[in-house]
Amino acid sequence: MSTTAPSRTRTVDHLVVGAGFAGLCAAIKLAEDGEHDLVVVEKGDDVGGTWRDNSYPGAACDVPSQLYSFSFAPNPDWSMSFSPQPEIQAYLQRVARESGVLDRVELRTAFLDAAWDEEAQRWSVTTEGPDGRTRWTSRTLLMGAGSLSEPRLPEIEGIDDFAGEVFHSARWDHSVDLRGKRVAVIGTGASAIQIVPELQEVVDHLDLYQRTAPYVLPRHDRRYSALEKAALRHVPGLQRAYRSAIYWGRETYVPAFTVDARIALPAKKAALANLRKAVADPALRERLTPTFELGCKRVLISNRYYPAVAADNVELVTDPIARVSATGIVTADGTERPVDVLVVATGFTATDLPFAHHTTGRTRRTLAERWAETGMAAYKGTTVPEFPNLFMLVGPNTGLGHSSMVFMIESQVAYVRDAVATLRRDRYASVEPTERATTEFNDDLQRRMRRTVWSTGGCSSWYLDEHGRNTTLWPRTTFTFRRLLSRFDVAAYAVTAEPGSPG
Ligand code: N01
Repeated sequence: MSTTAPSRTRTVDHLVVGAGFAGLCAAIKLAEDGEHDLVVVEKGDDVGGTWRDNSYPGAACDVPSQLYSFSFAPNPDWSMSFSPQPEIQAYLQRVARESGVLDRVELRTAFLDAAWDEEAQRWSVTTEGPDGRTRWTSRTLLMGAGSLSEPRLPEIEGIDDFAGEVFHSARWDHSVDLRGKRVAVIGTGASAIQIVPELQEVVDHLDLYQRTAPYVLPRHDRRYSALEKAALRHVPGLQRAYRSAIYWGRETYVPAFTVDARIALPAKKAALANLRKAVADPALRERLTPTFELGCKRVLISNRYYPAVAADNVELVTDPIARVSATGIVTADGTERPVDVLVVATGFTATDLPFAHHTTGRTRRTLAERWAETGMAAYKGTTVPEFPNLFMLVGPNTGLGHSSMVFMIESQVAYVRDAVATLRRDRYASVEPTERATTEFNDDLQRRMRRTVWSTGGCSSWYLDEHGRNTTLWPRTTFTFRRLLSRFDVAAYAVTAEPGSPG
């Protein structure tokens, strides 16, 4: 039950939005620093974020689990080198429970809006939970809502009038029995290529609507043996060394090819060989062959995708979709294919973050209004002028195409911890990055971006905004990111002293 006026008010030092990898990491680490006046609000009914939401058949991580986990909570029990979604979700539940942070998480509580109160030097935040609305007053606001959390639904004529079941990959309707059905999947990104092999095995017929063919590399996945797990658990330093080896392997090769296509050549050959091996029909193979440079879109990994597309009960449809009728999909050539269940695996609104429309800064404009002028940009991907004491986790230009987001999140959290310690130590009420520091940082970033395959590779992707500007990915090495965020650089900030403090 909700009411429009907040039914209660609460005051905290730190309000964290979202209980996925980012929000949990921030809460755990700030609590370790003695910042106990902290609450995490989470709109879902469990922790886990994207790993709670993406429960579609076949959901798994395409980054090795040893790296895709917190450095401070290693897990020797991963079953596979690339973990399936239920294991990652269980891992996050366990970490939240064992760290004690679960007690600070308020579930089924949605962030509605936030406004900076310059006089009080506090954020005023409204949430809606099971008991109605709450107005929070908080010193800092940590936004861990994720950039790949809001489904992007395709704007296709007639889709709202479709009479069958329709759902997005990140909102899988597990009550729908797909056995024996005619199913259509729209999209061929990272989500779709995991879904398609699972559906192919159970449905009567699958139409796969492809707009752009992706590169798909073999997935070198395997099950860990009991001996390996025991060694990882008991041999001192082994798991850390293993994790480092995976990290440096990715770090030294992949960032280099985003600026030099020649370095990507072996990977491109491997992707095309993967296609050749699985698809005998040359006409089908041609339609599955990408027409842009490898790396321009996320490079996908699967051993099962191409064989599934080549199966008898799957049709790859490359004619553009014209409209959806009540009973099927009509393509530009006028063909109508009947559909019982429509799965839209069309990605997320990564360049238009919902919370930005509902977060109002010192100058009384929203973050979205600011970004409409400047493009989605932040200082070090974390803080924004006009928005004092707002810390974004997985903010602009912190995404990766090649390594673990958990590494980036831990780097950002280290920066935020140091910022919070600075606020306390130097008795600042608030800190806000200067326009100059922010502009210099982003000009440099966008200059580097122009040389990367994301800009030159001849594709469109969710990495780019409507002006073709890459506002989502980090164009340098991840250890450079870590180094840049290793210390809170207060010189890049305007500070407001606490009342009565000498500063
Ligand atoms: O979404 P996407 P995703 N008509 O945006 C197509 C992460 N992730 O959910 O390429 C027809 O990549 C669109 O076509 P095109 C990962 O970072 C990680 O698959 O734009 N088609 C594309 O094929 C990933 O990058 C894991 O021409 C339409 C697809 O839909 C990110 O999430 C697993 C269309 C969208 O692909 C997003 O992946 C899964 C339309 N109107 C995801 N609109 C891990 O394993 C869109 N498309 C960690």
